[in-house]
Parts: sequence; C-alpha cells; structure tokens
Amino acid sequence: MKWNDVSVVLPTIEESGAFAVIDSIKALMPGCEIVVIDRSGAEYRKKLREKRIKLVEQQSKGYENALMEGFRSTKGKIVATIDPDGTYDPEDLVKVVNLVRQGKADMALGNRLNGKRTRAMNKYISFGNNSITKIYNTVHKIGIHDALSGIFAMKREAFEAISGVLPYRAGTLFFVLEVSKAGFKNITDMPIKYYPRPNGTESKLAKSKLLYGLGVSGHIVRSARDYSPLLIFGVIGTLLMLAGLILGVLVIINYLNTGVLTEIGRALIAFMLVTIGFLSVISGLILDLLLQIARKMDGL
Ligand SMILES: Nc1nc2c(ncn2[C@@H]2O[C@H](COP(=O)(O)OP(=O)(O)OP(=O)(O)O)[C@@H](O)[C@H]2O)c(=O)[nH]1
Ligand SMILES: [Mg+2]
Repeated sequence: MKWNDVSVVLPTIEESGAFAVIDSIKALMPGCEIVVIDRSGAEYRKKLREKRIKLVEQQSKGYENALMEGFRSTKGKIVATIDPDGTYDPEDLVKVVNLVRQGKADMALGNRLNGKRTRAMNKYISFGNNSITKIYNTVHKIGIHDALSGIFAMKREAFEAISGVLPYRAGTLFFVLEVSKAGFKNITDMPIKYYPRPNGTESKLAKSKLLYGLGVSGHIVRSARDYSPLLIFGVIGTLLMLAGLILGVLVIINYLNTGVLTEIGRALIAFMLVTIGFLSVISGLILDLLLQIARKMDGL
C-alpha cells in the first residue's frame, strides 16, 4: 500500500524517543511525508537531519503552535500527528490515520483512556482529562473520550479550514474544537495503547502541568460560556442555591430546637449563596438571550 497521501507531523523538544518513532513510521507507512517540527538545540537537530525527514525549525512557541506550523508545511491529503516521546505506539497511528483515509471520519483520535485510567497517566491528569472530555462532549455534542490525545489525524480540508486560527493553550482539544466549529462534525476515536515515559526523559508539558490544566479548564469554561451560557451559569447557580438552601435549613432546624437564633454567620452565608446562585442563573438567562440575538444577527 502506498502512503504518499499521508503527512505525519512530529513535535519535538530534545525527544530521544523520536528517532525510533521515525524508523517505525517509515517501516509502517512507506512513502508518507514525515515532518519534524522542532525546538531543540543544534546537536539534536544534527541527528534529526541524518534521519532524512523534513525538519522545520519552530519559530513560534508552544505545542499547539508547533503542530499548526508543522501541518502548514505538509502536502498530504491527510495530516496526522503522534507524540514521539515513546509513550505511543506508531501502529496505533496507522489505525487512526486509516479511519480518515477510509472516509469514516473527518478527524480521528486515539483514545488512551478506554473508559478507565491507564497506569501510565497520573491521577491528576487522568481526572482532568476525563472531566474536560465530558464537559466538552456535552457542550459540543461530540462523543470522544480523550480530548488530550497525542495521536490524531484529519482530512486536509479540515486543517485548511482552521489554518488561520490563532492557537490557544488547549492541546489536542484546540484542534478538535476548531475543526468541529469549522463544520467538520464527524469526529471519532478508537482505543490505543499508552506507555509511561521512558526512563531518563522528561515531560515538556509536565513542568507546568497544573498551569496547563488551568489553561485548558479556563478555555472550556470560556467556550461553554460562549456556546451555552445557560448550561454553565445555570449549573453553577443551581449548585450555589442548593448549598445555600441546605445551610439555611440547618440554621432553621437549630433555631427550632434551641428557640434562639445563634447561627447568624451561617444564616448570612446561606443568604449570600442563594443570592449569588440566583444571580448566576439570571446571568445565564441574559447571556443566553444575547447569544440567541447575536446568532440571529449573524444569520441575517
Ligand atoms: N516543537 C515543540 N514540541 C513540543 C512543545 N511542547 C511539547 N512538545 C513535544 O510534544 C510532545 C508532547 O509533549 P509531552 O511533554 O510529551 O507532553 P505530555 O505527553 O502531555 O506529557 P507526558 O505524559 O509527560 O509525556 C513531545 O514530543 C514534546 O517533545 C513545543 O513547544 N514545541
Ligand atoms: Mg508525552
């Protein structure tokens, strides 16, 4: 089988596992275009050049920018990526690429989670990834399971549709979100394997994983606010009101039992929670109304 229609982009910062990944891809998909988008030192780049791949020296910063820059310099009808740090199996890349190649999807992703936690992923990342994927699926009505996967592929047209978008810090989710916003809704995933990072190599994103997680979550809340403010403000507001009501009932029970109103502080907090919750729901309704109007005006 010929693979000339496929381009694979590998993002690297001093990633020692990349050389083996390049060899595997060449063996598994002979003829495919391999582009390495790199932000390493001279020594590493020298070794990369010996691999006879297309080396692009990254001008921008960050993972999302790296992939955008890498994809822009490809030619294939299908563009794909795999994190070349030894945590993914190139055979899985072939399977994911085939989903797009066979016309089964506009975009396909590897799913490391398979509904449960893999040992290679720490608890915090796994929980964050799971929650983000669930919120994202609900808001955007897509059924993927691993929004931060390091293996994905898409049709060239899907990439062209988003090639002008300014990347934001959301990892793979940035691509999923923008591709679906651009009208390529057929986004699917399939189970893949995931291994711990090889000993002696360090994560490039993990140094700031908490910050990264916060960045991604911030983005989710913003996009939920823009897409369905009623959902996000409604849920937050309802939870606050519920908490306030429970606290209020406890204060009242205490008053009925003792005959004196001692828990004034608690009563005030309960009142505040209910008020803020109510305001949040009202804000959701108003933002939702504004969004409906904006959408109508867009359509005119
Ligand atoms: N060119 C480029 N590559 C990057 C950048 N940030 C991360 N990478 C590469 O992108 C891939 C994914 O980054 P990782 O550090 O493995 O992130 P991760 O998979 O979330 O973290 P681990 O679970 O620790 O592997 C790796 O091959 C990195 O070398 C960047 O700013 N530029
Ligand atoms: Mg990794």
